Amino acid sequence: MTTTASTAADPGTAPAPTTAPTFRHFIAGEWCDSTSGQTFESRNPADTRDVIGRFQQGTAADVAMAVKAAETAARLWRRTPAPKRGEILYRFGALMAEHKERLARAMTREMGKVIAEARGDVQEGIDIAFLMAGEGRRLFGDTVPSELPDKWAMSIRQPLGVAGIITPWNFPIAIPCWKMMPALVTGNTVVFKPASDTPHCATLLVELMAEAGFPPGTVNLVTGRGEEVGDAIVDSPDVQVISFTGSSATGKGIAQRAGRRLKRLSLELGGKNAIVVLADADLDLAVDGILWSAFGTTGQRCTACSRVIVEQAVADDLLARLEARARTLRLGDGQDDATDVGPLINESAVEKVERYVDVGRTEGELVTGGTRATDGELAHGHFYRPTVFANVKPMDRIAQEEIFGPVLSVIPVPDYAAAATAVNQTRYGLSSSIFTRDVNVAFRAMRDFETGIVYVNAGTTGAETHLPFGGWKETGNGHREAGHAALDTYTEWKSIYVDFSGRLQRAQIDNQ
Ligand code: UN1
Repeated sequence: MTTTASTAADPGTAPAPTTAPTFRHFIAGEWCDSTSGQTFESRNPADTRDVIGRFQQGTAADVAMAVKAAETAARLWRRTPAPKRGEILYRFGALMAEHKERLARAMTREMGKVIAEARGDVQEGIDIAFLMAGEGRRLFGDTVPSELPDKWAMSIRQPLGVAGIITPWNFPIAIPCWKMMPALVTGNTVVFKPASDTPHCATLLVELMAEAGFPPGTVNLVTGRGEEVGDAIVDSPDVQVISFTGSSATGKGIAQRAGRRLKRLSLELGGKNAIVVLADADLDLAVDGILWSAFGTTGQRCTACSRVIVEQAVADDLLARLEARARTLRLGDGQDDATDVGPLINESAVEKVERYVDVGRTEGELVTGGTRATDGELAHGHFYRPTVFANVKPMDRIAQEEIFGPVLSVIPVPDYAAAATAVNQTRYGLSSSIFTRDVNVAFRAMRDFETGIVYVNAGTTGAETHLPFGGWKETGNGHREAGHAALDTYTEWKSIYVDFSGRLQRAQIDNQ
């Protein structure tokens, strides 16, 4: 495998190294230093004494080089038959499967999610690689009859050129794969800027991409700050499409910059996802779903459940079960199989949660949690106790604003109609769920909830890669990731008419 680091270290299992290795950008098939001469650190959020490595502090000049390399590579890559491109995706998926445990361990170390979830994250990357490898043999357009005789009509997809891929830290393998796999199989080349909190995962991913055989310049990695590297990618006139997942504030900023150039842009932003629990629901099943969705990945998923909307008749019962179970969740280092809830990503995430918990104390009743966890080894990481507020009202701030942490608001309502209204009383619209045994009400929810994903008798997380993923309203800008919908982000349609009549045939006129 290509050496990216100046000091060899096992990324997954090494104890705190005395000298952290330095990693590089990947541009035009070469590992290289930034023109800035500067680096930044990535640390383990479960134990901040553990420095994972130093990474290049990228510049606009680095981005310009990466874009140039991507543009050059695109000339050949777009002419490579799509099934051949798909074969490289397939090899990459197989390599990820081979290295799944190593990638998962490195992920837990770098961003804290528990190891079982990290394995799931890598699996999502594998799934989309294989799905998109298959698209290399499909990439369907339409072949349709013409309204005129002796005339052929069809549509084909063509690549846009260079795709700018800007990704978050919470799914550091899955989300880059959701974006890069459809971009690449459709014949685009990429400039990839990962979150500053997870440059190591990105580096490991790109190492495997190089090993899989993506030609030099097809995949370029530039690490660094959003304001420097991200903005340079968004502003580059030679990057035709941007895909971004992250905060609503950053997404809106990117939309403004990209809008000035009428650049294609796919945004995947915030969520305030609700689980509805009706009086007829299996309450233990509902509690399983709520805990998994609210506290999995320490609440740091776009799809995380942060609101439980419960029918009044079972509100006390549900709350008692939730409280009892939430208290038993074990906080700790996600590398330990016994850990249920890992750390938050960094100190500012903990501070944000603290600010919202202060707000919550004035809006609802704190049932459990509400403090940092600092006992023993936890003192070295960014740990916060799973927190539940009762008697929250739909328009309270903690029920409206994305906290992105382990904070859950329980909102009592009189009936299904009030529950459906509350589900939709948010500016976001990613995921929602209903627990009920009444099939008629379940179908009403599937119709009524204004979200891109609806679950029945399951939590709000766990989207699979072969269906469209994305949200309504301010969760995004109408694009979808995953599934064949993702292909639309990275391709232009071309409609082609071939007249083989040998004479001028005028559409809409000569067929009357
Ligand atoms: C995200 O949080 O941005 O459905 C993605 C899920 C995962 C993906 C989440 N498959 O929760």
